[in-house]
Parts: sequence; C-alpha cells; structure tokens
Amino acid sequence: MLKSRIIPCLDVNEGRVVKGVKFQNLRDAGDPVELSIHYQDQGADELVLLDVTATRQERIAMLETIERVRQKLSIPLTVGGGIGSLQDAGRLLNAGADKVSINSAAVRNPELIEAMSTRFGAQCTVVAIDAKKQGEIFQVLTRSGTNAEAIDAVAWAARAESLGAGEILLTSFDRDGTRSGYDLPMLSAVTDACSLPVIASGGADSVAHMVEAFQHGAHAVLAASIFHDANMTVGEVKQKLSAAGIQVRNDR
Ligand code: 0VR
Repeated sequence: MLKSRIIPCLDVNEGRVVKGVKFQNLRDAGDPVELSIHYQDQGADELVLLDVTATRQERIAMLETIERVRQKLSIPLTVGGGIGSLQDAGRLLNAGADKVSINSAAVRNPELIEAMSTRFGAQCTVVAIDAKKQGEIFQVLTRSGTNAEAIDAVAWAARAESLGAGEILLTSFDRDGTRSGYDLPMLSAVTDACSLPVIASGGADSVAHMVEAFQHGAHAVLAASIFHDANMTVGEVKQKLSAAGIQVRNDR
C-alpha cells in the first residue's frame, strides 16, 4: 500500500507566495524559496508550486523561481499554472520540475495530455481539475476559476486517465481557502471513476479533514492556508495522521 503524501501548495504571483479564498483577495504569504525549504525541513513529501500570475513575462520569471527552489529541494516538485504547450512543459522540467500540472490548456486541447505523457512520461503529467458543485454535477472551471465549462469533473478525470495522465490534482473551488474541509462528495465521485492517484485540494483546516480525504480515496492531500498561517507544521500533521492509523512517510 503506497504511503499517503502531505503536499504543501505555494501559489505564486509575481514572485511571491499568495493565498486567497476561492482564488480571490490574494494576500502575501512569503518567499517561495524560503517557504519551500521550510516545508521540506518540516517533512513535506512533495511540493506544488502554482503560478497564478496573470501575465506572460512574469511566467518566465517563474522559471527563475523554480531554478532557485530546485537548488534547495530534494523532494518531488510539481509546477503548474498557465502551461499551454509541450514547449512550456519542457522548459519547466528543464528548470527543475519533476512533474508538470496542466489545467485550462488540457480542457482546451485534451490531446496535450497524451502528448505530454508520450513525450515526458505519465509520471510527469499531472492534470489539475478545479471544480465547483453545480446542481447534480461538479462543474469544471478554467482560467483560475473564472470560466465555467460545460464539463463534469468526474467524466473529465476519467478522460484524463484514458489520455495518459499520471495523477489528478483535484481542487474544490467552493472550499479553496475556506478551511471548511475538502469536498468529500466530489472527491469520492472522482476516485470512484478514476484509478489514478488523486491529490485532494481546497479547504483543509485540520488533520481530521485530511483523514476524511484519505478515507474518501485521496492518495495525497494538498494544503496551503493551514501551513502558510502556521496553524500546524507538516511534522505535526504527520504525527497525528500516523496516530489516526494513516500510513505516512516518516523517513526524515
Ligand atoms: P487551501 O488549502 O484551502 O488554502 O487551498 C489549497 C488550494 O486550493 C490552493 O492552494 C490553490 O489550488 C488555489 N488556486 C488559483 C488558485 C489560487 C489563486 C489563484 C488561482 C488557481 O487557478 O488554481
């Protein structure tokens, strides 16, 4: 049985880590390199760097941030945000990312998933799905939550798997930054329909929330707010998860 992973998420805007609620009202949460080292030292299993910057030139600046983070990091690094092509993905992998997360571009051009998986391997190919509850379905959102797609997140996750994705990063827009817990019905629906590893994202505020996510099929939990606000260290989370019977890596 694979051990469960704890993944801090650094949303980066213009070179600074930011944090908001439902992708809005972004406040400064620190320096990406300092925070990456900080979380690695606390025992993080992986890190996600998400470029939420709007403009293209700032995305190039993100490459420098990745190179700086990579020099200090020995744990796997996933990078996402604004990736639109194989070339973009290649640049990020060359800058030091281990995995690349594609979101809006994959919805626009699903074949990009297959191309990335073929070129770089499924293990490098993460499909990020942002979604919100809409009636009976979980509606896929793109462009940082601003664009509602006529796509059901469950069907989209299954399609991403068929196209060669290696992992799903499933973010609840409704829960992002709210500290009200992960969207468990959405998580269960996706993990029932897709056999890929699923990272639960959006809403974490306690170890209990993370236990719930693992009990609903998540292979890993991502969190931003609780770590940036120093409510708990990654090490404390792991100790409590272990006490709750969740198999975590304590090899640090
Ligand atoms: P919390 O653990 O609830 O703070 O959030 C984890 C996760 O949802 C966020 O770090 C991240 O996925 C939010 N995403 C985006 C964004 C944040 C700001 C702007 C855009 C986006 O497009 O995903």
